[in-house]
Amino acid sequence: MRKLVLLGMVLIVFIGCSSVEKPKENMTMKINENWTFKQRGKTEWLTAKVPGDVHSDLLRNEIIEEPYYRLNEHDLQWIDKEDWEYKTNFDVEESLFQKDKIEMVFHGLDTYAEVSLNGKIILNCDNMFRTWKTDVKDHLKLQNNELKVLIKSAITIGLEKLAKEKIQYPAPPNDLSEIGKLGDKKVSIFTRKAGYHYGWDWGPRFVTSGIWRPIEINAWNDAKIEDVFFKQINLSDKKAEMNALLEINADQSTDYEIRIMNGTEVLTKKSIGSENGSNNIKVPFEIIEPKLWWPNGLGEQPLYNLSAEIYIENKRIDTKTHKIGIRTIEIVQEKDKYGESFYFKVNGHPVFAKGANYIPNDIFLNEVTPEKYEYIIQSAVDANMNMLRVWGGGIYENEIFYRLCDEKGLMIWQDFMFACSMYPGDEAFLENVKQESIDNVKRLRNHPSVALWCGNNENRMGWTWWGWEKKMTKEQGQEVIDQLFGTYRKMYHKILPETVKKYDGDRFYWPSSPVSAWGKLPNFESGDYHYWGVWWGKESFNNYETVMPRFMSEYGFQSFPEFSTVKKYTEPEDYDIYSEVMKSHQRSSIGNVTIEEYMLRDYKKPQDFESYLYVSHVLQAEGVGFGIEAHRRNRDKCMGTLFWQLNDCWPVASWSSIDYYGKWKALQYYAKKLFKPILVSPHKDDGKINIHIVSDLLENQSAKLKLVLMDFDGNVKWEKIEAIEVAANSGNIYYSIDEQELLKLSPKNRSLLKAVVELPNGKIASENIYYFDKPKNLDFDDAEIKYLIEGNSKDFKFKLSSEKLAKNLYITIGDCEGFLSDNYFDLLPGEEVEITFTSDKTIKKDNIKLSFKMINEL
Ligand code: BMA
Repeated sequence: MRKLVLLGMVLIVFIGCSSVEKPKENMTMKINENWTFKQRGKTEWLTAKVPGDVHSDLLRNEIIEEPYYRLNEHDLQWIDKEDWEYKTNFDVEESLFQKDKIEMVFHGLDTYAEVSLNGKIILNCDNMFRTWKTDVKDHLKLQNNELKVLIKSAITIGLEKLAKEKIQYPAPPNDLSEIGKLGDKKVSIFTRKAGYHYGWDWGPRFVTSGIWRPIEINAWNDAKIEDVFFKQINLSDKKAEMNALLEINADQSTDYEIRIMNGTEVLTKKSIGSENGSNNIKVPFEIIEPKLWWPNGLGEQPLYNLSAEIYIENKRIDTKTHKIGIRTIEIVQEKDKYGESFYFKVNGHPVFAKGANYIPNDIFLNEVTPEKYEYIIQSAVDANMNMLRVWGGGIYENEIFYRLCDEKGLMIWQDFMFACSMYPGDEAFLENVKQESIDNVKRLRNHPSVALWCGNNENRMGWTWWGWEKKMTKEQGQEVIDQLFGTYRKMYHKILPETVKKYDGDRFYWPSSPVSAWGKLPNFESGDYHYWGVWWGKESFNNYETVMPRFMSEYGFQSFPEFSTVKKYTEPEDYDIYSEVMKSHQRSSIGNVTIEEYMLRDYKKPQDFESYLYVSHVLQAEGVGFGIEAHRRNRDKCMGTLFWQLNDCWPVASWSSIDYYGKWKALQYYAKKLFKPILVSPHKDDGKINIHIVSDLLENQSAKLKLVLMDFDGNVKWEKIEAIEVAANSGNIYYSIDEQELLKLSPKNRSLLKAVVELPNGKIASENIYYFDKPKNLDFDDAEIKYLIEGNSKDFKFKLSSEKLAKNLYITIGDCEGFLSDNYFDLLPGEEVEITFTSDKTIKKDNIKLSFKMINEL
């Protein structure tokens, strides 16, 4: 047993460059092994994973059942009312132990944590989003150190704070206190912890606790680079003028040299004499003929591997490296014919923002593997997105998220983590907020993907529109209102923008999303906007055409997850959208009824559960897709469309386009087509069908516009081919035709108009299909799908055809897990479509059986 423990201790990973020959080099040691945990007051210590969380550790130890299965969530609410203890034992290397300075760094503790080392309390923490550092030189031993982290219940502490509070805060609508068995006691606002952990209208309620980011020891003798910011100052074709802004912690007044490196190339050197303590040092340098970083779809994402290094007596003692991108990003707010613009300009080029809102990928944050991050970000890129909004009720994401966005060209609209609430304004709380903002701005500012900082999600909107101000004035008086709104102003108009200014500099700060809901009426003349008339207001999808803000940062519509996902959290007896289990995996107060109401407006009622799920996907894709097209067509006014929401944090009916298990819903396939650099969008206006073509490209593009009117049997009734020049970065009408003229040639309920933009090399830049009536009024035939399968092992091609139109053909492949290059598409009569299927597992070709669903069958 003792041997095992020793082995574990040896396994504690050493990184950095420790060696006997270079005793001066700084050292880092991770403390992620040998952890155990227990409920406070109990005696048995169980194995734990660090970083991790209590719920996941309980699950791994088989103390609780799978939290997402059926109604289990409701039985697991006791966990957040308890305190939990984590501990580990570790040795340190002699060379580390001998360093003059030794500090312990906690990159993320969730949330109220008391840390002790060898029986001495070394730290008290109260903010999940902060990095905590403490000097441990005097408490550390060479062998058998005991590190303990006591995590107190955020609920117990929240309840204590609530009891003492004189003001009654507006109830945060998404704090699901009833599920938490707290009645109407909503305590989320008192704790600096991810808002969605308390529940949301797409999330479960699991108020997690634990050590959620790594713990490490840093040890050094003379000096240490605490931080470096590679700040871009000026940019021309010839050079990027940069400053390396270093924060150096010196142990004594020392002379040393700083080198700024690009990979192995020395860009500049500077000799410095540092004073004892913290030193801010600026080292100017240049990157000659810089290659520019572009958003996805507009160019490459070259990254420079820059390091700052310190040398003493020609010996390197510390290094900090960041991959940076050279680009300019501005937000242009200029007076124009509509009011005031709001758009992103990258490298001098106006960029239409295409993308989605992003939430954390799991409630249990360490269950999100690097592969999952890669998959989600790659899915956004594959769907031709160029922007994600990291929404304010989740977390400031992990390094890997931003690194992937840097590498793949996704711009990030970065909210600070405040959402749908008003917060306490006492000094300690505000100081905590300030330190949180400093930690995170410093952590993220080297990433080229971060395009904008935003103070909060919908807090200002709640104040004015949801009626918080009015209700509270009536119930609690003007003084309380002044106090509360005073805190609002301090947080989002002083503390956060001051942090951005001081620690980042030029990156744009936007106080709240949306800003255009600040007044008594919605404002479509300036700022960004969240449009929820569709869904919450039950307004028609057609309103996406008329509600046209300057930048649409949220809008959306729900669907169920796909059947294979539903099967993972249900039993066959739950296969009814109104069963207890399906209702519990639906968190919008108006959820399933609203899906049904919209569905019946356009579709015949599906007759079975599986078809119901399928039609909900098509409905969502058609509705949100209608919005995407409308926003892009109106790009002279509206320069961004970010639908709500890309992903899920558990298996649930939600607004997501990709479900918890990574399944692309129809909306993600639609987005891929509708976000292409060139979009053809036929649209009816005053009896005319106008063929709009929108381009995001930097250059004009010659192409062919092909229009085909056909019936559902494939008979071509009319055709038009025109050579066109698609103007760069624009949206225009390229062809117009009277709808009635077309309908003289073919019946309204059995015809479609296909519009294609074809490039000179024969490739299709964009294709879109226009129907003359709602799906429920169309006269479909039964379509028999013929298919051929090619390939083997993990990569297959399916060649599909049908003599009759198959609308929104949905392909499933039994229990074979894998990815289809397209799905939910219209298979036109007489056309052969080839799609690919890739699987992680080897599959025998003969075992592949395709099944189909289509709107024809309703
Ligand atoms: C938006 C978001 C979330 C919410 C979503 C759906 O306004 O900011 O708060 O989940 O609507 O209701």
